[in-house]
Amino acid sequence: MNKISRNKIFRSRYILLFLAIFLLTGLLLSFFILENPLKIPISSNRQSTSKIAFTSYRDGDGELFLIDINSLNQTQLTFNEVDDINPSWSPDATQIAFTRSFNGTHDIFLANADGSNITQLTNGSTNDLYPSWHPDGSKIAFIRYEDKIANIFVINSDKSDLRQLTSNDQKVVDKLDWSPDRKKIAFVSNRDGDYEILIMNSDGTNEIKLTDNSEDDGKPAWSPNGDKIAFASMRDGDWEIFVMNVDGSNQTQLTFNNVYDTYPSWSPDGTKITFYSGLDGDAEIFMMNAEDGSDLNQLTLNKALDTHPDWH
Ligand SMILES: [Ca+2]
Ligand SMILES: [Ca+2]
Ligand SMILES: [Ca+2]
Ligand SMILES: [Ca+2]
Repeated sequence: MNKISRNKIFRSRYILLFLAIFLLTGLLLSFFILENPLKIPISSNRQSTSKIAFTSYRDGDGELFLIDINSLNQTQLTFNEVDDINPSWSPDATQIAFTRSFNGTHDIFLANADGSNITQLTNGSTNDLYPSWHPDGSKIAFIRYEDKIANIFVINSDKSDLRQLTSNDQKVVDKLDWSPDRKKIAFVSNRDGDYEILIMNSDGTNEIKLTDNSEDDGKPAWSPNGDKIAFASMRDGDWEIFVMNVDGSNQTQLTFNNVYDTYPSWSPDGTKITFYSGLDGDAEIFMMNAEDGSDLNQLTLNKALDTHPDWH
């Protein structure tokens, strides 16, 4: 065999080997993509860092706690003799805004997600409750009760630029929530004699009433993709969790019992809703499927009140 034919055989072996590696890589890649379309690291990371902040009175007064949704382990964040309630995650999950009640008034405070570095955001003789973080993290809306008047205020998270967003007497009460696209706020008003869920533009204009019945509706929570609002309603005689479209259509009841079920908050992927319920005699944190209320899971178990879940 001459040198040229040896080289030819050598070259064709290389080509065959290259083709085989190429085909095998292609096969492995397509197998991975076809068999594992959803097993991407992002979703497992997201789930493993997902936490529910809530209030518990298990040490005698209100403290902030976390539930790690992966392990279901609970962590206590505050330790004091005042009431820490209404936790609300910052969009980047590094901070929690909450209401602290002491000396007869309620004010908005901030803490790091591990409970450290607690700072006071609002002060004075008013009662400031239900903080809700703007989706860009720059500011926090809350309800300010002054005498018998309740209005929505906004303050920057660096304590600057306190502004009043609404101005009518008795216009708003209860928890509020920014839409994920930052354009609207869902809130609660009793101007028609009982409480209803409304939405307005984030500058306070263009109010639209979403519920219209003679019983109380409250605690609106926007779904992560912005197309639904979960809320609580008394329309069957006690508080139940409902979900509706953002135009108020398709109001769907998810809980059915004769105790209170309230304060819904969506999982980051929008498939679950956490809330608190009196199902076992005192308040506990639960979660269920957002679609139909199935797969009900109890996340706390004790004799004290466990309330105000906020899921991130
Ligand atoms: Ca406390
Ligand atoms: Ca109503
Ligand atoms: Ca109920
Ligand atoms: Ca409890």
